[in-house]
Amino acid sequence: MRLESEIYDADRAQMLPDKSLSQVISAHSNPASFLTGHPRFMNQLSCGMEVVSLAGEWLTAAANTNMFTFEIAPVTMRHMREIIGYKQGDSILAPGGSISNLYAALVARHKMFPEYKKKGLRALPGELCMFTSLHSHYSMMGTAAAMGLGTDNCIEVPVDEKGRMIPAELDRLVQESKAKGKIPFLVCATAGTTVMGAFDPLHAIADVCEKHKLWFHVDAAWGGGVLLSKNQRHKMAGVERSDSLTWNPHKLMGVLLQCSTVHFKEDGLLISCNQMCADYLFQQDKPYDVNYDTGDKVIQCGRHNDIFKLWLMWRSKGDEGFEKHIDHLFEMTEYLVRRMKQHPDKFEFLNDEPECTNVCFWYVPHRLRSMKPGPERHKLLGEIQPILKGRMMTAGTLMIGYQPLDHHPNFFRNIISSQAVRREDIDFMLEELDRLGYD
Ligand code: ABU
Repeated sequence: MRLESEIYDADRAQMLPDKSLSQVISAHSNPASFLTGHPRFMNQLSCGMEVVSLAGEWLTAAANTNMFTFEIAPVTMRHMREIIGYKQGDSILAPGGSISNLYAALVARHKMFPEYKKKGLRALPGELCMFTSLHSHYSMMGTAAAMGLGTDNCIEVPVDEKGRMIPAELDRLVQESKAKGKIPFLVCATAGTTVMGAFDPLHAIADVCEKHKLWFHVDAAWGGGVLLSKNQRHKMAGVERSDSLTWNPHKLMGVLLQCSTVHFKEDGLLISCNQMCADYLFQQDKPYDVNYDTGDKVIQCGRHNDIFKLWLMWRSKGDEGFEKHIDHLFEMTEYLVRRMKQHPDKFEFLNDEPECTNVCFWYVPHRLRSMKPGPERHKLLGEIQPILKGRMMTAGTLMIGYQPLDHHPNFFRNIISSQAVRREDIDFMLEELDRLGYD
């Protein structure tokens, strides 16, 4: 445990918490190269500077080895599958969550139409379609485009007020697409949506998938880390019923970019889908167990080693250390929400009970506080948030992302994903919003 707290302190210390972001940045020649490990950088899902992971990345670079053959991954990946609840299966590292999602869809199509690999579109009896929530990551649309389905065949399922997919709507849309002669093959649920951090109801979605015999993929690129916490894991109840799952340790788990994994319940599908049997790399008569050569399971050839830093971090922290890490992020988020609720005149929430560490809010400057709600105020609020973000960037003291969503005008999405964040950073953030947002 001493080691754990030492690591936490080292993470924080090296980000110079006594200095502002602008001082940190001006110490570097390129202002655009933001140090995402600063505890006041709340802009992205992947941030923080974990020292063991950094050591792993340095060692990986020093070894300069490729990942297509005899890699170190199996132990860590098997452990991740156990945590998901897959009894066996297969896993692979991919360059980011978008490509992990693409792998899941490729394997799902392969399971349904194995002849596609050889015959391509000629193997399909009609138009395939897939389903994902309106708030899911844009990579699902990209997957439909890249796989030749067309974005029209990536059907967006409505969400509830918290941003969670509505299973009854999914069922209705699957039936509607069948009635139009389409062939549904995949449903993607999201565990931790990008903006609101919502967790789709996995059991209910699994029921719909079983009813219609559809591949059930979970995009847990962002939220997957909750599986490591007894306090948070319930948000992904039913995950063991999925067929595949994307999980990015470079997000909630704090591993340095990039480290994205995709897991499959059924073993053998990945290799059968992607294998091309290049003899110069994947000889079957090597003097070691060639099952360690994972390169023919993927569509890349050269691959960066993204697993070593995760393996090293897991050796250092253990499951218990990761659980503490995740719980810390959620505790900090609860503290932030609690503090903001003390000032209902200044902060308006999109969702005041966030399911993940995304806190979505509007900062209301002085002059709008007495204005009646209505379209004019709505418009002004949406215009003010980017101005405030501009001031943050100029001051260099804070970084929080903003975006519009559905009919909502621009709002801030604060992310706590760095273990270096402390209550004092949150207190600072709230004071700084007041200072920069004075109007
Ligand atoms: N899915 C990529 C990360 C998005 C974000 O940091 O906001």
